[in-house]
Amino acid sequence: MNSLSRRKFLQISGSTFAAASAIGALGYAAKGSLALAEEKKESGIKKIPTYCNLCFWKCGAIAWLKDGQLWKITGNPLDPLSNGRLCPRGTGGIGTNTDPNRLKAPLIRTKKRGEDAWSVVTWDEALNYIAGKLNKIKSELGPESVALFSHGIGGNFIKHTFLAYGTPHIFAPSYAQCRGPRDVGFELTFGEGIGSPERTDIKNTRCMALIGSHLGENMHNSQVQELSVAVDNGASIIVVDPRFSIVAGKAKYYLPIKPGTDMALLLAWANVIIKEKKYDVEFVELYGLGFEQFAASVAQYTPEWAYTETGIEPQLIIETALELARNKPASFIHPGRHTTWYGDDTQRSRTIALVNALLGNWNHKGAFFKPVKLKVPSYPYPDYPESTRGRADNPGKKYPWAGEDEGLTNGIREATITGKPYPIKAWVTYSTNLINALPNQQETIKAIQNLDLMVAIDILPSEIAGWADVVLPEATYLERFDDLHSSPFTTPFLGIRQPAVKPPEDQKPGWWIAKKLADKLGLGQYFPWKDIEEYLKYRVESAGLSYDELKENGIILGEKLPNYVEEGLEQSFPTPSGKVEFYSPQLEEKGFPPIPVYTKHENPHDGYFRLLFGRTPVHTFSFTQSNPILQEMFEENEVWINADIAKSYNLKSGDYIKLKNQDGVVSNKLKVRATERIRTDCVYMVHGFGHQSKALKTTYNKGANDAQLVTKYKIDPIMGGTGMNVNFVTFIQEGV
Ligand SMILES: Nc1nc2c(c(=O)[nH]1)N[C@H]1C(S)=C(S)[C@@H](COP(=O)(O)OP(=O)(O)OC[C@H]3O[C@@H](n4cnc5c(=O)[nH]c(N)nc54)[C@H](O)[C@@H]3O)O[C@H]1N2
Ligand SMILES: Nc1nc2c(c(=O)[nH]1)N[C@H]1C(S)=C(S)[C@@H](COP(=O)(O)OP(=O)(O)OC[C@H]3O[C@@H](n4cnc5c(=O)[nH]c(N)nc54)[C@H](O)[C@@H]3O)O[C@H]1N2
Ligand code: SF4
Ligand SMILES: [Mo]
Repeated sequence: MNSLSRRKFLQISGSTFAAASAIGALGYAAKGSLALAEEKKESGIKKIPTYCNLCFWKCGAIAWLKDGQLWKITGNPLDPLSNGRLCPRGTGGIGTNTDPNRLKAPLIRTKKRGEDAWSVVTWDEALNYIAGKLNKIKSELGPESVALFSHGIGGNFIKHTFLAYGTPHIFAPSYAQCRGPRDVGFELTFGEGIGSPERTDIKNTRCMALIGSHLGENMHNSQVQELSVAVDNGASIIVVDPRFSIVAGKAKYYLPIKPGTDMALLLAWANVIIKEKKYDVEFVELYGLGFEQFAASVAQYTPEWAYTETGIEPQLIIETALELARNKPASFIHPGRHTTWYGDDTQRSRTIALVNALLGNWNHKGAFFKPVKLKVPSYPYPDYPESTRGRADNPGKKYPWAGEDEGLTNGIREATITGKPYPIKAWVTYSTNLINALPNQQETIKAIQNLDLMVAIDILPSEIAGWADVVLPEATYLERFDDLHSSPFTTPFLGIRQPAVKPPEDQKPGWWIAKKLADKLGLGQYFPWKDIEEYLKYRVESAGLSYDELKENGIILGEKLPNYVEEGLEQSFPTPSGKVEFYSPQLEEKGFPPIPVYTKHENPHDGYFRLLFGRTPVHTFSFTQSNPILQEMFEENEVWINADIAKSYNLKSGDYIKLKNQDGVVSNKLKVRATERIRTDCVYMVHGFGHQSKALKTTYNKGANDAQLVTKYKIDPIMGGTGMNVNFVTFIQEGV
């Protein structure tokens, strides 16, 4: 039983939490517009609108130059995502350029993989080498034997090259290691996903429940800004987290749940809302399919039963369920983002979707808005060759709802190891560090050892670059053009990324690398434009917009369209039944429970603790730890250990320990943070530290790496993602 005083957390008023202070406390800089006054006073200042790449939210930004040198980066006030404010990471963007560890020139390996021995080569030599190997693989095994892993918008051009080459195997860890289960769970229920940026209307909500989703540490800019508005407006926030997160400090209700039991809580919420007849009867009757069966099924999941699973007292379960219901339809359970936790994640996400359906909140103000997008025609390229061979990452569609746009990274890794259903012989990575993003590093390394070619396109000598045969140094986002940005959001908009400065050494932009490689592969016809600006201009003008205006302002806004039923939007649910599927005939047909069923997860054995991980406001994944500006703010991670547990091990904050997992893998040493703010059955650390690449000189070995300890994972049978919160660790105190 956890030693946190639950009552202490029951009623924490949010009313004293003012918007400005919340934003300030999280390290937000002043709004971009303030800087205009400074501009007037000083000469030699130039402003170049662009969009941020310190994470993949893509906030509109302005790069400021003073006497030709990068000076600062602020938010673009025209941008609906940033509202003129960048998060602390975005503000530290200049550190991407000044990072002393940056890759400078193309490299080819001179010794075997895993050893640090490289020759500096020209771009021609590097690309000729790659093209030679790729053409050989294509003629001997077929183009499907090549996989591209690409995360973020910068990869659009290299994806185009590989689609033209003929492989369907294009992957990103943002699906099977991140938001895949959530998207599938919602699509199965409402016929539509959540999208990125999420379609959550946080700023107008009256009540929001967060299951994990540590907003404020998870710094997706728009959401954090909206959260602070909501709290300021008196919205009640319900935080369900084994750890007292930053946002838990702003919550009206904090539920310190036993990890892995969220589905019990969610089913009990449904039970209460139905039993007390507090659901949206009209919504359910008009749009629901199989509500009666759902209601009958959740009758067993009483708050008293859920207490035994979750450790949350029945009265608190009832109270929070009614709080959600009382505020409907401007209340919702946030669908989360990083949802690959326990392997039953699609069903948990579906349960979240179903409680939302009871609140009748889909396409309603204060809950889930309907996103709209500015449509920009794509460039008229020749058709890609079609592959008839079937995907190797999901043979025989074993995981029926596995997405194909970002694919199953873990599935293609397995195919690379086994050679089944057919051999995979080359990997190319763009802006993804698979060593830290995929669970079980040894499996990733084993797969890489089976390849004939491994290429990494990166800005840093990351772990994955260390395993490559050829390393291609990309120019940073402040030194390059990228594709146009138009994400579905509340307002349609178009953004441009353009260079503020030149690359300092022999780094090249992604579009240039993609085009040059296509030329060398004999696929030049797929890049009919002479340079990126010809491409961008064509697209912007064919949308009837001005390219000059876009360059000048960074953002063009489209016409406002309705986001809610309250604004005249018509409801529609593009599921096969056209209804909100409380009972899912789709799942049933494939042999899965049509109504979510609670499943228990393994508990840690004595002396072991469940390993949980998450974000710090000032870093992104495993790629900003060496950014000198961000490093100064947060240099190494710590392990959060419950204070009573720490005491029983004679540990205090600041002591160093190592963690050892259930498979005997031992971490780097890291600092203890003994705290009341975490349950006794788990420990917590920030992801991305403990770099193993020696070439990342300024951050090598600082802190410990959660990815190293995540050797075990549970695959979601519905969509094939990897649940990673299933590892247990114990402490090593001797000789640290
Ligand atoms: N600063 C910063 N912000 C980021 C990112 C970044 O790298 N840096 N990355 C972005 C990306 S791509 C993503 S996907 C998101 C990830 O951020 P989220 O989607 O918020 O990720 P979670 O895994 O939900 O959040 C971790 C929280 O879940 C809690 N948790 C762990 N296990 C359980 C459990 O069993 N039940 C419950 N209820 N809670 C649990 C942990 O204690 C922790 O507080 O962040 C985004 N924002
Ligand atoms: N153990 C563990 N695993 C996780 C997570 C976790 O919290 N813990 N989080 C999961 C989640 S939510 C996600 S979304 C994924 C994220 O997984 P990834 O997207 O793979 O994230 P990173 O590990 O930061 O790798 C990013 C790589 O891109 C490089 N890079 C940065 N900017 C540029 C650029 O402009 N151009 C190029 N070419 N390269 C660039 C960086 O140097 C780095 O090597 O990881 C998932 N895996
Ligand atoms: S959320 Fe922060 S890091 Fe991400 S794009 Fe926006 S400002 Fe940049
Ligand atoms: Mo993610």
